[in-house]
This record gives sequence, C-alpha cells and structure tokens, in this order.
Amino acid sequence: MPGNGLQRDELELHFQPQQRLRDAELIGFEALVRWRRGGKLVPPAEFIPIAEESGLVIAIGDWVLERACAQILELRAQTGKDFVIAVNISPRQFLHPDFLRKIERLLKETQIDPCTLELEITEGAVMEQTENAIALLHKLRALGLKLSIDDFGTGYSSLSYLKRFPIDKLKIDQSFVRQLKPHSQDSAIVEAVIGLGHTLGINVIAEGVETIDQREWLKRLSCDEIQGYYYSRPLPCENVLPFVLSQF
Ligand code: G
Ligand code: G
Ligand code: MN
Ligand code: NA
Repeated sequence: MPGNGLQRDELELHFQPQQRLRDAELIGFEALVRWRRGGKLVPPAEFIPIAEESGLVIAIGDWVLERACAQILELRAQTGKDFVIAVNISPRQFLHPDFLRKIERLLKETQIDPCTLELEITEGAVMEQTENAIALLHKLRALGLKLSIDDFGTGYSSLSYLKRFPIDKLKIDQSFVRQLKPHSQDSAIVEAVIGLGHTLGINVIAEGVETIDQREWLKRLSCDEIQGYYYSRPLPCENVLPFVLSQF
C-alpha cells in the first residue's frame, strides 16, 4: 500500500510510443508509471487512486515529470531530434496551488523545449473547478506546453466547455476503440469525436489500438494519431532509444 511502502526508487517510468497516421511517423510517447514491489510490477490502476486519496500522488507526479524531462533531454542528446513526452496529471496534482510554479521551475531547470512536454488532463480535473481550471490551462499553454484531454468520452464532457479549453489534443478512450469495426456504434462515436476535434482545430489520438484493421479504419476516419499494442506496448526506459533508432 503506498503511503508507507512506496519509495521513489521503487517507481519505474515506462513509455508507450505514439504514431502519426498520415506518414506513419513516431511522434512521441506517453509516460506510464509502474511500482516495482518485491519482484513484480504493480500497475498504476492499483495504486494511483490510493495515492490520489492520500496525497502521495503529488510526490509521485513530481518524480514522473522530472523523469519525463530527463527522457526528453536524453532522446535529444542521442538523436538530435525532439520527441514529445505526454505525462498523466491527476486531478489533485493539477488543482494543487503549486502546480504552475513547479512546471515553470522544471522548464527553467531542464531547459527543454516546452512544446515537447504534454500534460494529459482528465475531464474530471477540469470540470471540478471549471473557471480556475480554464485559467490554469491558459497559463500552461502560454508557457508553450502541449495539453490534452485524456479518456475523452468517458467523463461528463460538456461540449460547450470544450470550446473554452485551450487544448491541443483529444485522446479517445480505449473503450471506444477496443471493439472498433467499420460502421459500428463505436465507429459512429469515434467519427463524431474526430469531427468535433477537427472542427475546433484539435488533434485526435485513438488509444488502445491493437489491430491493423482498427488502425486502417481510424485512418479512413481521418484520426490523426494512434497509440496501442498494435504499434508498441509501453517500453521500459532502456528500450526507448532502441525503438526510436529502429524507426529511422
Ligand atoms: O499503464 P496503465 O495502462 O496500466 O495505466 C493505467 C492508468 O494509470 C492510466 O489511465 C493512466 O492514466 C494512469 N497513469 C499511468 N501513469 C500515471 C502517472 O504517472 N500519473 C497518474 N496520475 N496516472 C498515471
Ligand atoms: O492514461 P490511460 O488511462 O489512457 O493509460 C493507458 C493505459 O492503457 C495504460 O495502462 C496502457 O498500458 C494501456 N494500454 C495501452 N495500449 C493498450 C492496448 O492496445 N490495449 C490495451 N488493452 N491496453 C493498452
Ligand atoms: Mn493517459
Ligand atoms: Na486514456
């Protein structure tokens, strides 16, 4: 149980590649935390909700952001190219009064190009204190960061609010992709989200893409990017550079 047990040196950050459909290029990675407890890896679904309750998610989140920036710098040093790393930000982390200052400090200390760091926010975090949250999103955007809405479609997304969120990307939740088939109900939903995003000038990525058929259908629907086992599983950090080099 995190709180007593969890130490920073027991955390690992894995990275799941994201592919642009237009030209099949690798564009970046989503950072996904794991807890190495004894011999086994505990998935975040089992400890992030508890860490969110206890407040420990703040310390975990700080560590994830530092590690993500270090990965951006390392990829740049090794390849001369910039890759975007997307980091999951929990509602409590996002709404914490120090969040903006921490991000500013991180950008100053690491000197990363701000547009290589993407923050994934859930609809819940933004809807909780809507006016504050929208103001914060604008400040983060002004720093040059990329902003995305995670698990889109599963929350209480108000379309009128979406217009006011200064975001770069919608992440279509896996639940709409898992059984995606041409002309199905899921396909109608996915198509609507892509249309909505594009109308608002927002990129759309589909998560949980496992098969070539799903990929091809998403491409037909003009989805911008994909993430999922079809392209790659989340990679431990030592496999990230080899993956990047294999794409050249
Ligand atoms: O890696 P996995 O697919 O098991 O991730 C499950 C969930 O855990 C995802 O929904 C993701 O948003 C969340 N998650 C993964 N890494 C982090 C993290 O670093 N911080 C927070 N707050 N959530 C994370
Ligand atoms: O942040 P989010 O909750 O969306 O986290 C993505 C989660 O989905 C991670 O736990 C990741 O390991 C998992 N995942 C990523 N790609 C796939 C996939 O293609 N299929 C399935 N079943 N899970 C995936
Ligand atoms: Mn995510
Ligand atoms: Na998601």
